[in-house]
Amino acid sequence: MIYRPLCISIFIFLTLPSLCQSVGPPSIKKSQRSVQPIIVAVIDTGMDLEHRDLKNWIFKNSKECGLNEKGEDLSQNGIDDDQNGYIDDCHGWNFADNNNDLQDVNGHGTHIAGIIIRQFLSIVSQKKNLGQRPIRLLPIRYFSGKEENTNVETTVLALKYAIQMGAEVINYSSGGYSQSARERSILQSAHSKGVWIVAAAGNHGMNIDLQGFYPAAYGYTNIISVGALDANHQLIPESNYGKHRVDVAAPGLEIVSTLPNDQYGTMSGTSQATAFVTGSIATHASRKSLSLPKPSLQSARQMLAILGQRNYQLFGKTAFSIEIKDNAARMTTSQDHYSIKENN
Ligand SMILES: [Ca+2]
Ligand SMILES: [Ca+2]
Repeated sequence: MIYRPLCISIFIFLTLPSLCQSVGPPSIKKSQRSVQPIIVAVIDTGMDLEHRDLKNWIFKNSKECGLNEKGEDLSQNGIDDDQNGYIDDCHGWNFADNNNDLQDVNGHGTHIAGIIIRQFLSIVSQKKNLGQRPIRLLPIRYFSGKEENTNVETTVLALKYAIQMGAEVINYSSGGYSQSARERSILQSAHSKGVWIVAAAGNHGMNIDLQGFYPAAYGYTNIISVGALDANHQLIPESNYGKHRVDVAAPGLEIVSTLPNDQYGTMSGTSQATAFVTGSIATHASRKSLSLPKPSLQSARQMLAILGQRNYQLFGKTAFSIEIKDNAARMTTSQDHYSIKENN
C-alpha cells in the first residue's frame, strides 16, 4: 500500500504576494506565558521552518533546542536529551530518513502548514475570547518521495510520535485505499488519548463509503475526514465523498499558501481542504485552559457545527453537510506563474 501526498497541481508564483500581512509574532502577555500552546502535528513532506509566515509558529522541543550549561547546541549534540527515542528532535522528526532533517523538497507540507496558520490566525484575530493559547506546528515527515511500500509504516511511526509529543490535532493530508492493522491500532490509541485527526478524503472522485480511503474512512469518531470545495461551495470533481465516511468539506481549489524558499503558490485538492479544517479545530482549543472535546460522534458534530456552516449541497455526500470556510479574505493576484508539477 502506498500513501502519498494528495496533490492535483502546483503553481509557484514568481513574485511574492503579501499573503499574510496580519501574520506576526504573538503578543503574549507575561501572565499568559505559562499557557500551553496548542500543538498541531503536520504529518507530511516536511516544512520550510524558515518561511517568513511559518517561522514564528514552529514547535520547539525545549529539551532538544537551545544551549545547555556547557554552551552546546542541544539540537546538534548527538544526544537524545529528552530520552524520547529521537536524537536532536528540536522541531520534529523525519521518519522517511530517520533523522531530524525536516526540509521540504516537495512543497506539499509547507503549503499545508501555511493554510493551517492562516486559518487559525484569521479566526482568532476576529474573536476576543480566542487566541489565548498560541498555536505551534509540529512538522513530522512521513513521505520518502519514492513509490515504495513504506509510507504506511512511516505514517504509523509519525502518528505515534505526534501523540507522544502532545499533539492535540493531527493534520494528515494523505492516504491510500488499503487498511493497516498497525494504523488502526495507533488511531485507536489516539482516540483514547483524545487526539483529533483531520484526514483528507482523497482526490479520485469516488464514494469512500464503498471503496474506503484510509485513514479518512476508518470510521473512528476522532477522525474528521474532509472533502474539497470550489468557489461555488460544491465538491470539486476530484474530491472523494461519502455520507458515512466523509464528514465535512472545505475550500480545495487553487488555494494560495506558503511554499519552500519563502515562496507562495497554489495547490488544489482535499489536502488543502483538510488544512482549513485543522486550522479551525485548533481555534476551538485556543481559549486559555481549554482543550478540545473528548472525541465522540456528538462532540464532533457539535464542534464542527460551531466552526462551520450548513451546506445543503453536501447532503448525501458528507455525514454532517457542514462546510468550513476560508476565514481569511481570498487573495486575488495576477502574478505570472508556471507549472512545476502535475500529478494524481
Ligand atoms: Ca529526543
Ligand atoms: Ca540533543
